[in-house]
Amino acid sequence: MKRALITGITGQDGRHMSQLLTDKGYQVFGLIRGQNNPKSQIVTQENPALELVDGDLRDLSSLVAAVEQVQPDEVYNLGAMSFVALSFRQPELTADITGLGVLRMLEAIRIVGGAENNPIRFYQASSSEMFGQVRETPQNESTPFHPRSPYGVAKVFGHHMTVNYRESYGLHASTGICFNHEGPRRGLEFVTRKITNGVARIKLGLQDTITLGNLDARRDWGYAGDFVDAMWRMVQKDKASDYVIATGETHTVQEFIERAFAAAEIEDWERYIVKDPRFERPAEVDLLLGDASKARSELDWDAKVSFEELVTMMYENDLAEESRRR
Ligand code: NAP
Ligand code: F7E
Repeated sequence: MKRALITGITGQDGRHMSQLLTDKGYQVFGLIRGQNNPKSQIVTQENPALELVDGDLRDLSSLVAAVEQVQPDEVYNLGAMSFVALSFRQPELTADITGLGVLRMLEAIRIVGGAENNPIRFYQASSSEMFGQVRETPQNESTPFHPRSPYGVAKVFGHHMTVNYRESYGLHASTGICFNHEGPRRGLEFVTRKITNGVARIKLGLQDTITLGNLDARRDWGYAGDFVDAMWRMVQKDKASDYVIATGETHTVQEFIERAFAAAEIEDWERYIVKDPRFERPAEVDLLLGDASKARSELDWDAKVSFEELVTMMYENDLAEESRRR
């Protein structure tokens, strides 16, 4: 039975990955931070086979202890301070968790090692935010980075560190340069879930408006369930590498809003949207569009869930959740 350690187990991707690996017959361990983390119950109820291990990406000794205890075959580093808007207000914390946290995890793996004939394999959650002010469209593995937020800068550090440990120590370390991926488990602070949850609440008469920032930004939005499958596939390859994971379609925030209101069969979406500059960022990433040709050819991976299916899935889940709560 293979053993996997997932950081960020309480996050969107961690929860999807926990299920995917359990379904594949892995023994799955999730790194949980803090004292009596309120989300630990959610993740163990969702996946009773999951075992939780204490640890924090800001604390090297806790990571060494976790790797020693779990003796993993594979480590999926999904933990991060992942909210771009907050990274402008808490840049140092972001650099510590999202940037240095990667280095600490790599060090923990290097220190503990793993069986000589079966070294630990590592996955790093890199991000399309590294492309930032894009130098070309669509973006692929060779597109230069130009991050536009402390989050993006921290991800560039983590990305280069992962490549460096692969080249310096021969670590089987891969990165997924993942474009935005969403779903019903997405945090309410991210624009997609904020919209689908807001539309569901408007439909139920629980809310009158949704307050948003820049509606012109374009994102390549996919489904998180599809993306964790790509992460697993790259870790299984004989040779570690870097892969863009994306759908190859881009839409504005406004198009996402229009789709969500259409799913709810509510006309005149403009009546319900309030614009507030407080939700705009000091520097914006205007356009992201990924070219996942390498993942398609080497991993036999492609996004299955379309943009329309994704918005509808999220809206319907929020409608059901908000109806239950009413
Ligand atoms: P998420 O929902 O925000 O989850 C973040 C996870 O990181 C949570 O489990 C959180 O735990 C954990 N975490 C935060 N600080 C930590 C610390 N100091 N030590 C250990 N764990 C800590 O993020 P996600 O959407 O699942 O994304 C997963 C990864 O992919 C992240 O690295 C993100 O930056 C990256 N990424 C995401 C996307 C996307 O579109 N979703 C795209 C590209 C890259 P708590 O619950 O305890 O806070
Ligand atoms: O913003 C605009 C905002 O916060 C998307 C993370 O998973 O994907 C995510 O980062 C767009 C931006 O995601 C609001 O200005 C307008 O242009 O949902 P978001 P993100 O910044 O793209 C990348 C790939 C990651 O790696 C990150 O971890 O929507 N927008 N109005 C708004 N955004 C938010 N959050 N809230 C608004 O009210």
